[in-house]
Amino acid sequence: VDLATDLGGVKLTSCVYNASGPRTGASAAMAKIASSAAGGVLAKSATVSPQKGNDLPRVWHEEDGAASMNSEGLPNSGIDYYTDAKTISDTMGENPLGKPYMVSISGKTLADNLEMLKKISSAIEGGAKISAVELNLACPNIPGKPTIGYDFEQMEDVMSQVSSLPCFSGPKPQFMFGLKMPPYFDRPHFEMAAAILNKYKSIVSYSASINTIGNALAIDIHAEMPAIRAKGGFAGLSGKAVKYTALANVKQMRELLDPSIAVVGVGGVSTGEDAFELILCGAQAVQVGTCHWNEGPKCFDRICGELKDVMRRKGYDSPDDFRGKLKEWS
Ligand code: RRO
Repeated sequence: VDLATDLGGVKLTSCVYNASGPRTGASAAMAKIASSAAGGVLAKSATVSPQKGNDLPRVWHEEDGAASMNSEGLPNSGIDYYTDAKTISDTMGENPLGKPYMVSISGKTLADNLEMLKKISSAIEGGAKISAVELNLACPNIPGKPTIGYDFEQMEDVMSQVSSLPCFSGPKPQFMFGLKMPPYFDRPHFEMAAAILNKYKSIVSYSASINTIGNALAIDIHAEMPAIRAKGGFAGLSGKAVKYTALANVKQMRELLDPSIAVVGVGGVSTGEDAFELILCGAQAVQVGTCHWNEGPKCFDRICGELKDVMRRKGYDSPDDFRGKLKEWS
């Protein structure tokens, strides 16, 4: 049984790897992902300049682990940190398996995203080993900023300007490029989002669903206050509670996206069975966020082991054997 997977030409040593966000802010934390069974390492969403994020408290966890919420507000060390050769070597170490290091960007403006893509491009020209870039269209936690993936006009503008950058104009793009999408809940929204991505299929290698479910609210009943401080307590919901929304989003996006665009499944994965379900719905690879946050990087060893066990029980050798093969009721 082998979990290795190709994602847009990038070789993941396992189809299970980390989601951007939890434990991905600095090389010391990312190095633990690199030395786990995770198939690659994806950094925290970056902005042009380092920033501290929203005031504390900004995370909340249901006591039984059934759900989490965050309003981190994009705390990160800035794009120059995540593209720096030292950060990458401190993160990846000797890297005997040749795992990919991937960067995520979530600019405060379109101009910021374009600037960060140019910086990534120069870093790669300077020898930085960055295999892929994930453009986050779905951060729900920036006060006063809408989620780009819910504003189809803005999303089209972003894709149009990004696709015109020199890093995408050669015969082969400089890096594999994916998008992080918000969850959708209505068929016409899936159709509109997929249509925009399909229009830019020459540069889009994957679409990752889902980011957190925005604008959820947790209450501290003792204090009679929101559990989280920023944005009136409204925050992104994650953890086991969102797996069902993730499964539906992966299934719908897989149906609507051009076959050349892979779907990455993310949302509520905490077991090998969860990963199996997302792959059955069509996911090429599976990211783990909240479980990694709560359990630490050993979750990748456990989840990969559990996924292999499920596959052995069912007689599958590779995720290719069951990917997208969810059966239908007759
Ligand atoms: O940093 C955050 O508040 C954050 C981001 Br950028 C995101 O994409 N999703 C999320 O739940 N939190």
